[in-house]
Amino acid sequence: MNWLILTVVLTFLASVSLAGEAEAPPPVLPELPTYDCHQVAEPPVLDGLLDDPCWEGIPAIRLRRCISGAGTAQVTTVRVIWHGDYLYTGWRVREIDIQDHNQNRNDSVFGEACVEHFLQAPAGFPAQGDSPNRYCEVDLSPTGVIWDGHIDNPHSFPPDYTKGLKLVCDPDWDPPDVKCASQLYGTLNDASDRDSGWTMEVQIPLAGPPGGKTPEIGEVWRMNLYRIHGWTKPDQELQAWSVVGVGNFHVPQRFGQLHFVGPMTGEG
Ligand SMILES: [Ca+2]
Ligand SMILES: [Ca+2]
Ligand SMILES: [Ca+2]
Repeated sequence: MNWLILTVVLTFLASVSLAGEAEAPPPVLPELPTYDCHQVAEPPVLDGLLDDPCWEGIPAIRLRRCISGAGTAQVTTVRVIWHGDYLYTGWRVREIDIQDHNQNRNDSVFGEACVEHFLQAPAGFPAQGDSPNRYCEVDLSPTGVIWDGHIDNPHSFPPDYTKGLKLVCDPDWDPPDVKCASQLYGTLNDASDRDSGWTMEVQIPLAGPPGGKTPEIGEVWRMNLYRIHGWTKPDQELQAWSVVGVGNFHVPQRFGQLHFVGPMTGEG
């Protein structure tokens, strides 16, 4: 089972590289982005509605094209907060045609449409030059089907495939407290009309990434956020918070910096 899914993932990566050939990277990659992840007094109610007090005033990240850094046609914004032992993300996804045929945990949601979290705790940083980056990946389809896994990634950037290094993926990581809920604004799997999009709230345990534990205020983790729009469609978009410059999401050297900070000023 593992190997079957791993094969799917690696095929996916190869396909992403091919799909990205038409889009050029910027001459110089932008500096890694940073984001202040605020602690909140109360966690959100996981219902896919971003009307909880904890989301008020939280700055939104707007995703850009993964390879070039250009703006996207399908706008995606995401807010990130933490409470207790959990990280929470709140997504607003504009989408003209909501398609989702995934049903079960660890279905290949990235083969259609999804949002993705790559989260790396300090214990997963490489101890030395050639040791792997270790992180978790949590991907959600529009209706909330979860693909999650642990990744050991030995590649430097750009990856040197001649070394025979293998990205190791364990999709059997299925923590019960990865949770999400979404609201769809449109009709599902019906391309005859024009949809508005979907919103989603996601809960990820801070113990989820390899070596992860609830951070101290001031701790800096690494993270990238992605979206795949229309994987099999002509208007496909690969989106990212931190621009990667290549059509591959598994580039931890390009993960942005996630600063765990206290409550926003004025919050009780
Ligand atoms: Ca909510
Ligand atoms: Ca899993
Ligand atoms: Ca529709």
